Amino acid sequence: MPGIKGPSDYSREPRRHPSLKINAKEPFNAEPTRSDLISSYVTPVDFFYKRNHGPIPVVDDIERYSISLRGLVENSKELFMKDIWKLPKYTVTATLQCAGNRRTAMSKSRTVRGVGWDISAIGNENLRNRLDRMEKSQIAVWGGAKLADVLKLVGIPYLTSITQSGGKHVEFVSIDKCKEEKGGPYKASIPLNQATNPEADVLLAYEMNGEPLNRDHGYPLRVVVPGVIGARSVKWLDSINIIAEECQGFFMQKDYKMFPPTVNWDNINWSTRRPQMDFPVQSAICSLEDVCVVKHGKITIKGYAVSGGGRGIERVDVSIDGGKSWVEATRYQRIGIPYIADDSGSDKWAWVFFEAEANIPQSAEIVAKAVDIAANVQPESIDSIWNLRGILNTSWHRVQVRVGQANL
Ligand SMILES: Nc1nc2c(c(=O)[nH]1)N[C@H]1C(S)=C(S)[C@@H](COP(=O)(O)O)O[C@H]1N2
Ligand SMILES: [Mo]
Repeated sequence: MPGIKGPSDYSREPRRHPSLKINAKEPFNAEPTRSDLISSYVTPVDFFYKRNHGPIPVVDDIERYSISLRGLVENSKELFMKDIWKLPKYTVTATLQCAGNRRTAMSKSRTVRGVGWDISAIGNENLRNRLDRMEKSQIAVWGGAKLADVLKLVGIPYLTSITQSGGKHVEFVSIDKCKEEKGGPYKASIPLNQATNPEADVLLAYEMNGEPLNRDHGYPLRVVVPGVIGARSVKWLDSINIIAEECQGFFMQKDYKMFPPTVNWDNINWSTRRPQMDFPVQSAICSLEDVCVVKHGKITIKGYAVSGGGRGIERVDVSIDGGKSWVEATRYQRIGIPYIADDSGSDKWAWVFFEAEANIPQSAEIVAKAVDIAANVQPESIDSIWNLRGILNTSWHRVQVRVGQANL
């Protein structure tokens, strides 16, 4: 594609913030510390987790950069950034979460294959198309969807499940080179009815927190599929294909599927499971490390909770006795504004922060679990959801705290 290159080595990687915890260097995978993660409701770009499968592409000429729309459509089209900037822009505050978030803890139960992550392979971003006239008042309103508008340009109306020529899925192809794809690009797809539903808020995003995307996060253009595991939000977009069957790429068919605990590398049959899309209800405590010593018994239990599919967080329960008794934490998205799940005034696709104060004895096991508006609850044990790829560890988050001197 003109104007953008996917390098095959790591000699042109961007600069990254030194405080990130690096889980793998090449490809670059890193997450912020727990305290950086909850330092603000909208995650600063520097602290946003970075999850890559190859070297970061280089855009040398934004004017020549374009994406092609083709496949089972009447007319194929080539779109340049100026064409995309012309479309109505929307801002969506959405949490992106890697399916591998909290994998390290799962691998302690039984070995799993994949990059290890603590609890911070997640972030809340404010993505938007360029602001233009008039529409500023709609920034906080969920409604428009960029991808649905882009697909209209090739004659696919809103809320289409199948095109006249039999297209049912929308495939996003990148420009990067991944070893899992034998040097080919990263790709994924979502159903056409989600892509053409303006209420699903699927974006072709070129801004993050009000700034142009940076290279790590997909400059110049990426997909954002709110409420769905991060793997479907393809970065460095090259083309969009309307296809009959879901994308056959590695990351849809041979990865990011949830298997039961009985499946191992000898008996796995990938085709028996569907690609994971929505993520389940999740929460984690960020104000305390997994094993830590605190000076006083009075502690603050603070963290994030989020669920997939736009399901809001109904409740977050915390315990200081390993889950025998619970109290409800307070929840908020913006300080001072009460959070109401499923309310038009709240950010539907975004996490909530929770907070509770507690007085703990000499040593305590602190636990958090969230409940979403469909009353889905996080599972108690890791073992019951263990899977060989170590994805979707949403088990109760537990931390062990002792009161005393750090160096004893
Ligand atoms: N082109 C491309 N898109 C990609 C990936 C990738 O390696 N290449 N990784 C995916 C995965 S697994 C996740 S979790 C998110 C991470 O996005 P971020 O790095 O902006 O946080 O991007 C997704 N999109
Ligand atoms: Mo991911």
